[in-house]
Amino acid sequence: MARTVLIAGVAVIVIVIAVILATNIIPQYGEAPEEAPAGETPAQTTPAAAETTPAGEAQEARKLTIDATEYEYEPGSIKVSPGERLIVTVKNTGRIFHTFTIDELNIDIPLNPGEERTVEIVIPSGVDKITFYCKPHRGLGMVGEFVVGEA
Ligand SMILES: [Cu+2]
Repeated sequence: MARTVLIAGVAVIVIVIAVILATNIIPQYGEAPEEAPAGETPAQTTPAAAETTPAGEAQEARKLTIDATEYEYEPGSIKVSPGERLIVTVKNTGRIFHTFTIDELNIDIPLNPGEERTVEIVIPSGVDKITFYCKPHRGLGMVGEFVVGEA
């Protein structure tokens, strides 16, 4: 008999504790949706979204054309960004053979007069500029450069 009373007493205590916990916890959940009336504050999130757009544009390849002639490239200086992908079409618009050569990128394109070739270049980071030149005419100043700067 005494054991039954003891078990009943423990059960009551457990129930009381459970009710106390429940009444303490439930109000917390009830108060939680304070952020629900969000009709007044959505303006704060809008400017941040606008800032992310320019970074996405850098991912796409930029197409450009470089003319090679006697004894220069046109354009001879091209601004680029670190990590930028370029699709470069080099045209020999001159009357003699030229090359489009970039040592550090293992690019060496021979171009007969009237010929054009396209090469994809990914600008590495950590460099200020990348020089391209014509093998036979480097000494004559047939040199150009990609100038690497921030986007
Ligand atoms: Cu040349």
